[in-house]
Amino acid sequence: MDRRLFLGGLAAGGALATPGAAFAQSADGRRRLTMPQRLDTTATGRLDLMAQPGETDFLGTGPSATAGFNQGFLGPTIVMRNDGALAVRVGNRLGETATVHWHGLVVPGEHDGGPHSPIRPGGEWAVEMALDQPPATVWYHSHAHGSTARHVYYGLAGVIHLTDGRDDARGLPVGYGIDDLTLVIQDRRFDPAGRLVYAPDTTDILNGFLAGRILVNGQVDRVAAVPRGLVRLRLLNGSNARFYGLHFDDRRPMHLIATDGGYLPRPRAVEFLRMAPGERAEVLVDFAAGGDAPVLMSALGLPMRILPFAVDDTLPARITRLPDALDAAPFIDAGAATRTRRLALNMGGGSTGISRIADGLVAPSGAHARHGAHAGRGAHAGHGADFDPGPFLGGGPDGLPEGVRMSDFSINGRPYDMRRIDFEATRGTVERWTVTGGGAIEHPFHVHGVQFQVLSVGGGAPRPEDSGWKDTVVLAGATDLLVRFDRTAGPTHPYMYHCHILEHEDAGMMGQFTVA
Ligand SMILES: [Cu+2]
Repeated sequence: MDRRLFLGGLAAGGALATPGAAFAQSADGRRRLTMPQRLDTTATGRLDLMAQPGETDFLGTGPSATAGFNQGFLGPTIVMRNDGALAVRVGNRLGETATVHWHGLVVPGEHDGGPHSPIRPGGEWAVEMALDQPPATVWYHSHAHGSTARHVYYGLAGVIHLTDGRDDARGLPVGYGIDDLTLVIQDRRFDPAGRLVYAPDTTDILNGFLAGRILVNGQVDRVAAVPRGLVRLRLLNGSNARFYGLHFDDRRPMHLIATDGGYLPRPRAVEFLRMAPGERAEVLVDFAAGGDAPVLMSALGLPMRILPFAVDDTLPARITRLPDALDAAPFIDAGAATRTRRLALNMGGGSTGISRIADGLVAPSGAHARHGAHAGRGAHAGHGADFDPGPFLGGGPDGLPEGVRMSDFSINGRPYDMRRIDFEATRGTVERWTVTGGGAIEHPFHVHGVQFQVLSVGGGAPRPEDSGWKDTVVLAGATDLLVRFDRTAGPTHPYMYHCHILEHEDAGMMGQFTVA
């Protein structure tokens, strides 16, 4: 057992978790996928989280050191009112500093939970948040300086349902775990003993850390039981670096109803749903028609099975027709922008290996080639039973693997510096940003403290996935955004903007801004 990851943690009472072990099997003996525990704050107005170490037996071969919130791996699905006050307390029983960033919440910088809000071991972070934004599926994860990738990988992440309590009137499924499924999709590497492996080498930093084993809600090889009707899937790509091209094996449509920041004006049928790390999407899928056992697949890079479904007629099918319209938050007028800004995500040429990696990536299929580069690779070569966590991203050049230079990962030529404010924005104003990616990789660009709309990508109209309110967007060509600043962030707690390939973020592809 590796005790260095979250020092002092296992000795301090980490619980052995076997996700879903207590739940029923489906008729053919496959184990059913379970939902994360639901933590409803809508009545209490209080949220108590504890970052804690755990041990998780993912593969049935033995425990792995993990971390989670209120549990051994990942965290509960938190239900929050979209317009209420919430008193938050987060403790830390880990052996190292963590944070809780609310990815997608539009809250002031002091409540945002970025690297400027560290929670030391044994410490506590308490904030009173005032929420006021449209209903949405957002998420939370540790954003500790230089450690975000490793923290998320080992489990410091969870989903938030931001709700106004009116989904029933909208004709949307609301039965948690019945016809309203929360699906956290992640890829992981395991050693032969079933322990999580996170030991990024130079290639893993350049491509992002990709793995061949898919977890859904921290579980492997499960089947999702669904009623014979319309089912809502709240999808989170919680992976460090892998993009997914989600589709059903029988090509049944997915009716997209919400993007990162909330509802679309009306459902949009798609057969293929691209999801980059950090993005969420809500879709309605009809399980009343077609076969009873469709499989959710991914088609970016190597084809991968994500999750099989099985219709279970003992489950109530409450919703059987698509809603005609959803009350989407109206877009802002592009003419409202009072200034423009250009941001370029850079992957420089100084790191040894960059040209080698780039050579392998520039393929006829373009930037997607990267996603197949390591697909199917399970346990990392060189990490056997005695695996060493190796050089993790410690927040500085010394923490990076040999051959990678922090100066190679930057935005507008400047690697992240916690002490430098990169720009200042004005509250209540709208800006038009043109954001470009670097190298042969499509970077998912995330901004804290705002929801934005996508005007164009590579000169064309945005894909359906980018057609609603967003906080994370894939830079598939120069991307024009309309960003409105509704909350404030001062120089002591600025907002971050960064690549959501977490290895890129930790390596320096991040900046910070204030809103006053
Ligand atoms: Cu990136």
